[in-house]
Amino acid sequence: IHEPPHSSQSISLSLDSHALHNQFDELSAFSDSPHPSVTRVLYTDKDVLARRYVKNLMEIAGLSVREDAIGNIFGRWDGLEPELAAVATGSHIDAIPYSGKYDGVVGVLGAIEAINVLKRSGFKPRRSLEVILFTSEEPTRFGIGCLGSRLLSGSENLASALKTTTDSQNISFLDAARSAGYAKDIDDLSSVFLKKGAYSAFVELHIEQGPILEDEGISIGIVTAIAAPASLKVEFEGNGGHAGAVLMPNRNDAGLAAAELALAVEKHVLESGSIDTVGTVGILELHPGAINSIPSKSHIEIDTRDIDEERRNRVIEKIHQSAIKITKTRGVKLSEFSIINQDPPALSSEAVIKAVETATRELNLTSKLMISRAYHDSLFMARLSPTGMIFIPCYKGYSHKPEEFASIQDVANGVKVLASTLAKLSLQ
Ligand code: HGY
Ligand code: MN
Ligand code: MN
Ligand code: MN
Repeated sequence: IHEPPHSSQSISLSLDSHALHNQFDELSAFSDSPHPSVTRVLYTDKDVLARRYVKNLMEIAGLSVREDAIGNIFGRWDGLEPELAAVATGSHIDAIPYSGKYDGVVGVLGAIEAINVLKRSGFKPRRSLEVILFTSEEPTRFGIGCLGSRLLSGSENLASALKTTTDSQNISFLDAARSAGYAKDIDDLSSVFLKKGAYSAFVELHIEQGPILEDEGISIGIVTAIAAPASLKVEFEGNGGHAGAVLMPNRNDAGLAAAELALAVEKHVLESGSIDTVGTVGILELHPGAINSIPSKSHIEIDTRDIDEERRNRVIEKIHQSAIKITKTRGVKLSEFSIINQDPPALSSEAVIKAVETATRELNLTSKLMISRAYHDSLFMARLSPTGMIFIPCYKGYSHKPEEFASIQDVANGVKVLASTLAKLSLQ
């Protein structure tokens, strides 16, 4: 049997930051929108090309690569005791329309480079290390966030919902997955589920997607909790009609119903009693969408979050009450009010927080404990194993838009902290 290496191998971390920087540019070219924006939606051709690019980097890093039925990709470095639960890290490469090239990508390319850094240093992991590319973190195509990690964490609801889910072009999830080379001859997605304890720890490197670290000149954010996300789909129906001929008292305008509900979302969120409650109407579609036709149908999608789950749920309840009130005052029908997801927050594990804190101290980097207002795959990995996140600053906190930017230095700091954290967790 192998003598496990003594607890803290001192490792010198040499990082190829220019090669890594080029990888961000190369990966961002796999996009369905013009540079500098990135659009990379689950199972599209660009997504498949980007996956191939990342798998190639994993192989060059000497990782053994496997993919599950829906395209979660795992790159593994066997440790000296491969029978022990591995330490995992990873993030996503899918990108919402017209977004940036760092959200998620930092935690995938950075994780592969962290493996390279450890290999260059001569480090030998006791527990195996795994880099995970989660198949889709953004809700863009099938309306559910963290689809890959949510399924890995054992969501029965999602496993059955995905059998019938279709995208806005009416393409089913399974057909889309098969067009990308996944979900071959299976329709039981529970094969994707991982067991609790599948990993001894999970750590995700990600840009902050907020301005705090940059404003305060701090190099590393150590995430203590991830806010509780929820998303709703609402539809109103009215009689529609000719924009010139139908007089105002005779209208039941589904478009105005949606507009009123959007303002009600803002009102209920602002009245929640806490700055931590947020609400957004990012999708508002009118049918038939003609200037001279009174909207007969409206479709709105609402994203609301809070670090306090009960407070968030109270806001959802008030939004529902407002939707019902609007049907009465405007004479429209509430043809749909569905809660797509209503997730609890996730708390980071003390052990992982400690490992990240020690790593930042050893690397003489400033750090700060903070919550994540954005959700991440870590929200679901926390249901499987002790989890934590490492944040790096991003320019003015910009994210989900083409101006998103993280400097070579900040990415390098994040990669070094991740490498050192993985080393520590692997020896535990
Ligand atoms: O919306 C989010 O919080 C994540 O960036 N998908
Ligand atoms: Mn995102
Ligand atoms: Mn992300
Ligand atoms: Mn006409």
